[in-house]
Amino acid sequence: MTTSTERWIRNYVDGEFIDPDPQRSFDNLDPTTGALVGRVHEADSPMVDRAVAAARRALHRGWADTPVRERAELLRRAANRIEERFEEFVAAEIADTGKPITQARELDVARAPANFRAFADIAAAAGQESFLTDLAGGRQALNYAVRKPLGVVAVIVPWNLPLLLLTWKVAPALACGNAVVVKPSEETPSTANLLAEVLQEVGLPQGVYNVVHGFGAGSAGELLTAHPGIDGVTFTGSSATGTHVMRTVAPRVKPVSFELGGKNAAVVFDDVDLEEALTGLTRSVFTNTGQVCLCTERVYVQRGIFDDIAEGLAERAARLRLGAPLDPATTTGPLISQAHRDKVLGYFELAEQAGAEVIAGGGIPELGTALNAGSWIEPTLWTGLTNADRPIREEIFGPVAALIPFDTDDEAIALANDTEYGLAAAVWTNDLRRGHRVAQQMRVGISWVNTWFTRELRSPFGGAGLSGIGREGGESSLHFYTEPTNVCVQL
Ligand code: TXE
Repeated sequence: MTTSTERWIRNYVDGEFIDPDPQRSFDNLDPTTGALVGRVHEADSPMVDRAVAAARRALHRGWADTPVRERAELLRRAANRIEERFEEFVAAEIADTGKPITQARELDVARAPANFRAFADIAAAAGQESFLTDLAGGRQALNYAVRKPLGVVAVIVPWNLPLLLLTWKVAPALACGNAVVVKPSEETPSTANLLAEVLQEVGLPQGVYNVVHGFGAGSAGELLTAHPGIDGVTFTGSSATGTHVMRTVAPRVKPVSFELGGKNAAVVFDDVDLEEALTGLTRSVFTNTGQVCLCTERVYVQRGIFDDIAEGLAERAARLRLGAPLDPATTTGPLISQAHRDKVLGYFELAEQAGAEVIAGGGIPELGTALNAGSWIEPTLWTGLTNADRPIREEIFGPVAALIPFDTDDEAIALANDTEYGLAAAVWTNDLRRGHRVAQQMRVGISWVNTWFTRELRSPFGGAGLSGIGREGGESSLHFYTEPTNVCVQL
């Protein structure tokens, strides 16, 4: 039952929030306590039709032909306005995810204006390829490419870094003159709506940014990706869902950009600065309760320092502070949902069956009455597993990693690359030659040396293997969100 005081999260179509239909709605829960945050209006097929049609009209009304300078200016105004409403975004992200306030401020919400500014700059500075082609008889032809917006882009994003990942796609899409229909995760619908308000406030023409809420299969996600009116799909989420989306769009041969799962390795050499490596590993395993596609779930440690790293990391895992998100001392929030915790706990069981030794965590913490109904889980570390075991092969997406020893560089590279995924790797060493050599041999989209999650928004980002198709970031984003026409002029 709904009451009039309940907070509604509505669909945003053609520049307005649409009145909800209580018959077609679902609960948005706070994962720290299980309490109701609000009710979300689930978009049905006519609502998705309206959103796609509104996006198409906005393109025809002139958005696609707006000078890039003006679009970039609008993106910068959006960045400023997000900063003015910063704490509202922080509160909304926390209500949906339970993430600690320090992280919500410093990582999630901080990246939103950064994304808008970066793509305003990148789009405004972009040039075009041109070639002079020699022809028979001493004549020449001039070839140049005109990049046009892709059109109506479906943007489907997950719940782990909702605003960060949404703006990472929406900013370049708008910079290139596209109109978007966004489908946020059913777990985290709020910040996409706040962004709608911001974009309206800074004067984005109606219909250029639309939000439809709902689930994936059989709901708004699938309705959107199956819609004949969309011109491309950009998706971040699980590899399994990526394959569904790919099948759905295949009959109409639409371009897709996929940022999917990871099973990321860290390789720690025995020449490393132990403190530095332990601090880096603690971040890379446990940030956002392990719910970042870039998080480390496999830690390969050179045998001579294996015990030091295992003990040091276990000590740091035990020191992480799980608790209420508004407490600035909290380092670690809950998992996104009970269903996701069940999945992670399933891997805890599998690890035990495979003979893992649990050197940190391993269960559900006792946090006191208010929080016990939330989807909390202990930061957990295993030793004793091998690359043959399922917890080492499959993405778990929780605050958990396995430590595995190695002897030589070649062995470390082989172990790290022994996966169907290929998103990220981190190499920890004080030998820079070794760092470059090993980092380059990782079969991944991004390979860090002595750091993790350090992002340059102008460089290409994406994954190999099960981790994705294509790259976004910098010029790669401009390429995905535009369709070039090569013009060839005989001179
Ligand atoms: O992801 P989904 P879920 C991994 C992680 C996690 C698992 C499941 O391992 O445990 O995925 O999480 C929409 N057509 N990652 O179920 O299903 C969905 O509504 C169109 C990794 O949340 O991939 C949501 O908006 N859309 C990851 C989005 O897709 C569909 C981040 C992502 O949901 C759809 C999150 C369909 N058929 C989870 N089915 C990463 N690597 O960043 C679902 N969706």
